[in-house]
Amino acid sequence: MKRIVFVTGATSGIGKACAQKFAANGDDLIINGRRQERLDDLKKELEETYNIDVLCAAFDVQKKEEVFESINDFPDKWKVVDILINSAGLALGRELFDEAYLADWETMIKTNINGLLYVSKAILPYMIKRNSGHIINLGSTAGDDVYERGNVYCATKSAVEAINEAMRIDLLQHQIKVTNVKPGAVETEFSLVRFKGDEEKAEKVYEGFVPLTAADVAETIFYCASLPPNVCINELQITCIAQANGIYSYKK
Ligand code: NDP
Ligand code: 8X3
Repeated sequence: MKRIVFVTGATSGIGKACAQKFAANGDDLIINGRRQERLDDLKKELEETYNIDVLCAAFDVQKKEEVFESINDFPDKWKVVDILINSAGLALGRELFDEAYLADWETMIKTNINGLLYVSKAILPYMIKRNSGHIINLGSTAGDDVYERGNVYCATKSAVEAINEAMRIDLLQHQIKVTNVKPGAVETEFSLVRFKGDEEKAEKVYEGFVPLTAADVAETIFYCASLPPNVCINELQITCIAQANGIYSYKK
């Protein structure tokens, strides 16, 4: 059956791969990110390739008013969101705790925690009205294992873990599924963003092993979203075979 899938952070990486995967299944999509041009290009690609409908929702998840206004202004057809994938997120910097930049910490907290809360809170009334829906949050191995120089990024992903749990508990009566998908290293624009455009540093992260691709993670998310109505995957950690968890990797 055709569903409406709302993906935040769909202009790149895991979010974009999710949009492509669900579109290939014939689902209609709401795609979010701040880069309007990328959203327009993706809408064109998906509508032409898969004969589906796509709504672009360009907003900054950090901005509370923007999030609520944009979502409440969705045309009625689009308010019936079946699946929300909270992929918008980022890491900034890999400094030691005492050397890290406050502005980086604040941006990570505002995006990875506040942003996820705002979008979920804005969509939930429409799911609750129908006693149906599925929220899929992008956690990380970094939420399970704090690593050196990961400090606040790891903390935001631990927060996602707790929020994921809290949502599932409090939304039990509404039969809304809540899932935390926790990938290890995935080669996307993530490291380029983390190292503020330094391509050499970003490429080094994926040297000596074969990381996950965004499509690998999208496949897993699609699986979580395609199980029978009575089944919920509460959390799922996924890594490439060179990585055992958030700390131990085998690189050549
Ligand atoms: P990318 O950098 O490739 O994509 C990040 C996406 O988030 C972009 O579409 C970006 O869009 C969007 N985004 C960032 N800030 C905002 C904002 N303020 N408002 C709206 N959208 C925003 O990274 P990934 O795809 O790898 O990351 C996606 C998620 O997966 C993140 O939550 C990340 O923490 C998590 N993750 C990533 C892993 C990895 O190794 N890559 C591993 C584990 C988890 P735009 O810039 O257009 O706004
Ligand atoms: C992204 C994976 O290992 O860079 O969440 O923290 S890692």
